[in-house]
Amino acid sequence: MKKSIIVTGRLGDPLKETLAQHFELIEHSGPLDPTQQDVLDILSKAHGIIGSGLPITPELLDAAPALEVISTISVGYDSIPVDELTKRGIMLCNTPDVLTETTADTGFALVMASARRVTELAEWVKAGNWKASLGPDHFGNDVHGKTLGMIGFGRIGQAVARRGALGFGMSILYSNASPKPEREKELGAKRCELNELLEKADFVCVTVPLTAETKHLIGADEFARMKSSGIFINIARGKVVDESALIDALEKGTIKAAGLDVFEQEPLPATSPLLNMANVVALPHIGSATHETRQAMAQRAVDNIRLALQGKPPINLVNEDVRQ
Ligand code: 8YV
Repeated sequence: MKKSIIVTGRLGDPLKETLAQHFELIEHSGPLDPTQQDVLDILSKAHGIIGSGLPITPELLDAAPALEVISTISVGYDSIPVDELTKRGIMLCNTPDVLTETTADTGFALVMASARRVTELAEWVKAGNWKASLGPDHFGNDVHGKTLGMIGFGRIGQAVARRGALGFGMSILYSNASPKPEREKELGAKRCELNELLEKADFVCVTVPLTAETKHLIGADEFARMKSSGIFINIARGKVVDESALIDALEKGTIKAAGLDVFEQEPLPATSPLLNMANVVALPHIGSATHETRQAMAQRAVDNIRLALQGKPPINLVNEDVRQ
C-alpha cells in the first residue's frame, strides 16, 4: 500500500505527479486545524506532510500516529516544534541553500529602496508631483562605501554581506555565535559584539532565525544605540524585533528609516502605523518569492519528503538526531 502525504502548499502539477507515482496524495487547502473532523481524518492516515507556513502543534501530532516526516517549503521552521517532532521520531526537512541568493537580493533591494527612497519617490512621481527639479527634501543617502552590520551571519547573512562588500564597497560588521573566517578573508568582514555593531553600522540588517533566544532581540535599547542616520532592515522574522519599539524609533527619529519584509503579525494589519510612514519600505514577506526560487524550493521539499518516506537520507534534515 502506498504511503500517504498531505499536500497543503502550492506544488504545481508536475511535482504532484512525481509524488503521486510513489505516494497517495491528500490535497488540503487551508489550515491543518486538528479540531476539524475532516482534518482529523486525513491526519490519522498521513505518513508525510508537505507545505509552507505550517503551524504544527502537539495536538496535530497526537492526531497523526503514522507521521514520519514534515517537509516545509521554507528555510525557517519557527512555527514547528522541532523537539516535539524529534521526541516522536518524526523527521523535519526544510529548504535552505536554494533560496539564499534570492532572499539576499530582497535584502539588498530594501537597503537600496530605503536609502535612496525608491518606493516613496516612485509613488510621488506617479501621483503627478514632479513639476520642477528636486531639492534636498527629496535626496536620499549613499549606500556605497558605508558600513553594513549583519545581525546573524549564516548563509543569507553572508550573501547580503557579499553584495554589500563586493558590489558596493561597503565595510562589513557581523555579530554571530560563530566566527566565519572565510568571509573575513573574502569580504574583509569583522566580527563584533551586537552593541558595537549597532553603534557603528549605517545599515543594520537582521537575518537570524526566530528562536526563543532571538525573540525581541532588537528593541528600544538596541534602536537607541543605532546612529540617528541609521537604516534598519529585517528579512528574518518579524518577531525578532519589538515592532512597537521600532515604530517608536522611527516616529521619534531615533533611526532614519526601515526596510521590512517581515512583521510581528502577517499580513500586516491595515491599522499598523508602519503603513503611514514615508521612511518605511514595507514588503509582503517576499524574501524568496521569485518564480525560479519558489519552484526550486518546492522541488527540494518534494525530494526531501520522497527520500525520507523511502527510508533514504533526505537532503535537508533539520533534526539529525531523529535518525539515530
Ligand atoms: C517562505 C521564508 O517563502 O523560507 C522561509 O523561511 O520565510 C520564506 O522563504 C515562507 O515561509 C512561505 O513559504
